[in-house]
Amino acid sequence: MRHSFFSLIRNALGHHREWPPLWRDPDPKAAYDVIIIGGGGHGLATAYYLAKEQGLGRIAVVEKGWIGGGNSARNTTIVRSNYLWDASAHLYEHSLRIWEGLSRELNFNVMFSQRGVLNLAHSLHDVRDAHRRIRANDLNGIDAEWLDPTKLASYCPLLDISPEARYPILGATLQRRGGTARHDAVVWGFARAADRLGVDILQHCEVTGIPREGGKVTGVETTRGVIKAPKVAIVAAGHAGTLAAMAGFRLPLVSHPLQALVSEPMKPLLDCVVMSNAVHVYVSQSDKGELVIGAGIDPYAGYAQKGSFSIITEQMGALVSLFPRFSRLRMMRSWGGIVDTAPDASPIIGKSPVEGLYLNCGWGTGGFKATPGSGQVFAQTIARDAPHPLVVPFTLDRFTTGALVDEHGAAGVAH
Ligand code: FAD
Ligand code: PYC
Repeated sequence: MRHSFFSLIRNALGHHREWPPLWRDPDPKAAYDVIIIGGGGHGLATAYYLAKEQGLGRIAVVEKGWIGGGNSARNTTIVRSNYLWDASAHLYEHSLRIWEGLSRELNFNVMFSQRGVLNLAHSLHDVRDAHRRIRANDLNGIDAEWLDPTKLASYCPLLDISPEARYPILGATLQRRGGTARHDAVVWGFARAADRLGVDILQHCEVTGIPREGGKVTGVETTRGVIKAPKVAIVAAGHAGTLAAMAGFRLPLVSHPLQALVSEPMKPLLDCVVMSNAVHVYVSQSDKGELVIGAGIDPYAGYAQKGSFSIITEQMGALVSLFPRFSRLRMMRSWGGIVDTAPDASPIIGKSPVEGLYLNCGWGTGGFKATPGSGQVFAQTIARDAPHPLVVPFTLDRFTTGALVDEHGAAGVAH
């Protein structure tokens, strides 16, 4: 048995008898009700809600690396629900409400901090878009307000709001209920809670094939053998297209690198999240004191978990223009993830063309905030073999009907 960090601590504290081991070895002969491909936040949340709310007993999560090794623990942890269109606003707000009680639900501190999210406006066009989004949010019961430059300067004094700034700031939208969470804690919280409900979490178990019989899925082929189940869910951000190809169909997704970096730690100085879609940078300060700084996607398609240096130089140029005081800061480390984006920058959730095979993918640059809500509605979709009402607008059908949910504007990050 492998020992996790938590199991070592538990053993040291003498609690080992009350806690089952977190990870079990796969039994290739076991038949499961549902197999989830992908041990990120979305996959683990789906497993948790399948076990907790849908009453399914035999669930496995298969992960090619280690849980949380994908985008779930590579992101900049921004949580908000201020999307433009009703369909997105409802889905992300559903998720935000779950975030508000998630630490208690999982009995695990996910460090959800509603410190407020600012989206800056730099042009008249941005200002009009921002007001339109505020009105739309208001109609959906989502908190959103406009801060003019004077109010903004008092809310976030580090921002350079002078008219001669390279990127003049004309105001910002503020969602006070938005904020950040600790990404790896979210993964671990869902993993531990799912494990306690009997979910098997199989790490270092890569799916290499998706066998079918008579048009129905029969399980997965993995690097550790075949595992059978009548229902399989693809929840593998960045790799959904590759997995769909194993099942004989294509998805309208393109995978891109998306990167972020952190500065050296500092005393608390930035107590909100600042995003600028126009200049491709977003920043918050972690509880460790580091600035967490993200950028837009690399424009080329790729599977390398690192992005181009040119993106970082643009991102840092934009950061220093918005926050001149950060110009002397040293950066500590950078990393990348692989995000898969659909043509309308919205996710794909629901049934696939193969019976028994379900999809949860295409979250692009913005799926972290959806983790708990996505898991919950997807679990119901799988259990009932019919889309949860909140995901009806996000099924694959929209690419044939043309009913796209175009969130490029409110996605918050340049796509
Ligand atoms: P992942 O966490 O990537 O999990 C998928 C898992 O599938 C991986 O662990 C992978 O190893 C596994 N897998 C893949 N192929 C196979 C296979 N063949 N067999 C078995 N397992 C497989 N979103 C926000 O809302 N706010 C943000 O601030 C934000 N910032 C971001 C910044 C960066 C730099 C990046 C990269 C992303 C950001 N995102 C953000 C997006 C967010 O991280 C993702 O949408 C979200 O984490 C996706 O979660 P997931 O569980 O679907 O994917
Ligand atoms: O969707 O809010 C978001 C986001 C921020 C950074 C990357 N994505």
